[in-house]
Amino acid sequence: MTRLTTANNSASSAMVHLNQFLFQHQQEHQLCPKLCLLIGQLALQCQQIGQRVRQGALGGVLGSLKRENIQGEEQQKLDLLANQMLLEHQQWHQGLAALASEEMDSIHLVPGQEQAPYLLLFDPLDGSSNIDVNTSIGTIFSVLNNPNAAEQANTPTQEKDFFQPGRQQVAAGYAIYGPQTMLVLTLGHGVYGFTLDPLYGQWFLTNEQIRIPTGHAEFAINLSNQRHWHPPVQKYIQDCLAGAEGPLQRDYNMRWIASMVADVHRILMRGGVFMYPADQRPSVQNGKLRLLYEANPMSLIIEQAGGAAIEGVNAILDVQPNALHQRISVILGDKAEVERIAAYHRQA
Ligand code: FBP
Repeated sequence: MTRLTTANNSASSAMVHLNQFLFQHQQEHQLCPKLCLLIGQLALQCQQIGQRVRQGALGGVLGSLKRENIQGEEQQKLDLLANQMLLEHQQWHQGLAALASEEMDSIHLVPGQEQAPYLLLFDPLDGSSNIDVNTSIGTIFSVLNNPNAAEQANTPTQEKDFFQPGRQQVAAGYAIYGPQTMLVLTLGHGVYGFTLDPLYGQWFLTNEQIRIPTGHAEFAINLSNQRHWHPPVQKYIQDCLAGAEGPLQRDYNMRWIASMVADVHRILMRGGVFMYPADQRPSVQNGKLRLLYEANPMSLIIEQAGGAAIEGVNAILDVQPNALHQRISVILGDKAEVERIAAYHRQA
């Protein structure tokens, strides 16, 4: 019988620490030191949010606040706590002029930093419906250049300054609070994964230059919404479910965790596609997921890992935003499969 060591191994000294990686990446790609510092501080904050998540009921962080955010969604205690933790911490970072969050109606200006180089957007706690059922959740973030950074006068940031197509992101990533706490990020030169060593409390590089495995027949969609879907999605899922005898001649598997971070992480690790399409319900006619701090950061990660991300036909990263909390239809993952789904939309 195979015996595995039960010793509680932790990271070996040979492993690359996040700050080491950021320093090397900055040198290699002539990145702005303030950007790497910002990512380092974000990672620290996600680490602390992860600790609160792990406390669960022991830390009194479970349950609802019995009130709604601007999206009309019930706010969970952890949504607000994570938002506060990100807000407070980032106040002090020289790199940030302003922040925007799923949990805040409008943008938050960092006093005295109008000309700071960056803007930060985040979904402080993604997968809120899974908080109280001990299922993987996460934090998603996106970094943009501050268009006022070069201004002579201290021009305060406005909401419209955040309305930049996703292709203009200078960094994007997510932390996932699951069996392991991981951080997955891109600074525009590939996708890297870091695992938090609970013993050292440090992030170590465990996944270099992540590439989405191709050809894995697996789709993720909330099937309970089927009756509301538009014909292209109806047809594609029907053909997947028809299996090897069907037009796609393959047996497809299905998964749905209902935490975008967890469903996207699975795709980075083993392939497949994730879909939250717009449908015929008035509240979902433009999709459910938010463009600026869910779809754009995840789409940059997916494209940097060799995949594709579309809103039906066009790339999500080319969409011009026009509202802070605007929603969009999301279809992302294995490039060939996403292009197959785009074909269903073009034929419709
Ligand atoms: P928030 O939890 O940040 O509001 O995110 C939305 C989300 O939970 C995604 O993570 C997930 O993919 C989707 O909604 C699940 O939606 P549904 O509950 O309709 O399946």
